Order: sequence, then structure tokens, then C-alpha cells
Amino acid sequence: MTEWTLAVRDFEIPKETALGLYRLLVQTRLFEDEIYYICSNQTPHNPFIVGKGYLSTGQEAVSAGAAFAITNDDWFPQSHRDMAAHFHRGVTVLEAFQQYRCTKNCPTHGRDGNMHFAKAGTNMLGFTSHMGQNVAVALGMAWAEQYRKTNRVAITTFGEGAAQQGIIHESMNYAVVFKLPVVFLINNNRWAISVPVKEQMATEDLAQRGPAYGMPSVIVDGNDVFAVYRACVAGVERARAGDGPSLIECKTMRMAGHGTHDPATYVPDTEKKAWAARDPVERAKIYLIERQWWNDNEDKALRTAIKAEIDRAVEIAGDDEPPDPATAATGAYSAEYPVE
Ligand SMILES: Cc1ncc(C[n+]2csc(CCOP(=O)(O)OP(=O)(O)O)c2C)c(N)n1
Repeated sequence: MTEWTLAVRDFEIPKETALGLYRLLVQTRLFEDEIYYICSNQTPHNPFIVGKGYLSTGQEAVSAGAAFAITNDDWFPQSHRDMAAHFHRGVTVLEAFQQYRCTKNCPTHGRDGNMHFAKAGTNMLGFTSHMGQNVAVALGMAWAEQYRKTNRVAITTFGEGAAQQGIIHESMNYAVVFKLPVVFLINNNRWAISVPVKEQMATEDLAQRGPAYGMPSVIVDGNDVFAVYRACVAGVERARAGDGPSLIECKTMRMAGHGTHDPATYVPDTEKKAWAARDPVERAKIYLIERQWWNDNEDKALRTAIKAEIDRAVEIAGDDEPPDPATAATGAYSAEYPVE
């Protein structure tokens, strides 16, 4: 009988990897807390940030765990809540603030805001706002790598709301038929803007779709960064072995509004409280402290250092200039990668 559960090994994560995951969680949380603070305090006459922030607060472990499970040569076509992956793949805190301001020196040189950006060379791909579309792009990357026999994989993240789109069904089916090296990673954060999961689908779990298409799947605690990491490693190993795609459903919770403009009053307080008790950053810290790999003093020092970096970056980004309109068409087409 075919085994439809993605085989996840319960291995001890090396100390340096575990510490790296935790540092990434703290960096992402503190950065996005600052974005939230700025958005809550800026005025239309004195805006620091262009547009809104779409934060990953409460679900950072999904992005961080996935980012650590692949190499920088692999592809990460991301969702709009993957700040952790951007940081892990080389975006600096300063560049992130500059991107939020759309200034001259930001990674897209003012061509995009904070939600759709990707820094060139990081193998992340600018997010497409039409929910679900970036998953088809992930398939394209995976297919290209399969064609070139490079052994590279793509891991792509999307929400449970996006998962209701037709293109997701087509993409999963296609990936299985052609054994594409792709990992579908769903961040089921329970709300698609104000629509709860039970109003999006009549089943409890998205993971059950995996076997329906012919690929293994697994449900993981999306607030446990180490569990997410192990599951992603399993999916990536399978993809690299040429066995095709897998589906990982991370049960988590968006602890911020849909965007910084949204107070999320539609989420019941009991639900917010229950998930606050499962905070992924705190849980990772406890894991490290239990193993005596970390202590409160080190934690304080880490947070102080990251906060100082954030403060410095806000200052520098605040002085950055707007982009030169004359450069608007520069870099729109790639001469570097002609069509084969
Ligand atoms: C095809 C499409 N329909 C509707 C929207 C409007 N929209 C933007 S975000 C969003 C909710 C997305 O929910 P989910 O995929 O669960 O991601 P989350 O924001 O919860 O991380 C919707 C409906 C859109 N961008 N694209």
C-alpha cells in the first residue's frame, strides 16, 4: 500500500541550526513589531512607510522553518507573510526598512512596496497579489530545475485562503503528474482577512488534499519552528530524491490584522488568548533553554543588539532619497537570461 503520510524523522536539530532558527524568529518579530509601531503612529502628512504592513506575527515559524530547510540555490516563491525567509536569504534590516519606504536604495530601487518584493539574487520571487498565482510560478521554477537536472527544489508558501483558488488544485495535480521537485507549504493561519476557515471549506484539514492528488502530506504544529523545519526537510529530501511533491499544512494563527490597517476585531478574544499562549518565539526559547543551549542573559543581549540595529536602520532609511523617475524602466527586462 502506498504511504500517504509524509515521513518526517524526529531527529535532534544541531545546536547551531536551532540557535539560528531562534535568532531569525526574534529578528522577524522585533522588525515587524517596529513596523506595526510605525504604522500605528505615522500620519498621512508625515508617512514613513508607503502603504501598509502585512505582518507574520504569530506565524513566523512557518517561514523560518522552511527557509532553513533549503539552500540558497533552491527557490522560495513566497507569500506575503515571509519576512523571516527574506532575512534568512540575505535581506538586511536596513534594506527591509528601505523597501517599506520604497526609497532609492531599497532592493527594488523604489519599484515595489513591501509585500511583493524580492531581492535579486536571493532566489525568492516577487509575490503575486492574486492569491494562489505564485504557486504556479513555483512549479515553473521546479520544472526548469528538473529539466536542467540540477537537483534544486522549490518550496512555496501560501495561506489557507489562497488554497481555495482553482490554480492551487491545478498546480498540485500537475506537480504530482510530472513529479516536480516542489514542497507545498500551507500556512493555515485560520483567517483569510475576516473569513474563518469553517467558512472557506467544509473539511477540517487541507492536508487531506495531498493523498487525493497522489502525494504524501502531513499536518504540523506551525507554531513549533523545529517541527516545521523537520517536516520541510522531509519534503525537500523527497523532492531532491526525484520522488516529487509533498504537502505540509502548518496549523498556526495570524496574531496581527490582515494588514496594519486592520484591528482584527472579527477574531474572538478567546481565540487570540489561546494562541498567544502558544507563541512560536517563546516556545523556541523554552526549547533552547531546556537543552541549556541558551539563557536569559544571552536572550537579553540578542534582543538589545537587534533593537539597536533596527533603530539605526530606521534612522538611515529615514534619510534615504526617493528613486529617480528617470530610472523607472531600467531593469524591467533581463538581457542576462535569454530564452533557451
Ligand atoms: C484571487 C484573489 N481573491 C481575493 C483577493 C483579496 N485577498 C487579499 S488577501 C486575502 C486573504 C488571503 O488569505 P490567506 O491566503 O489565508 O493568507 P493570509 O492573508 O491569511 O496569510 C484575500 C481574499 C486576492 N488578493 N486575490
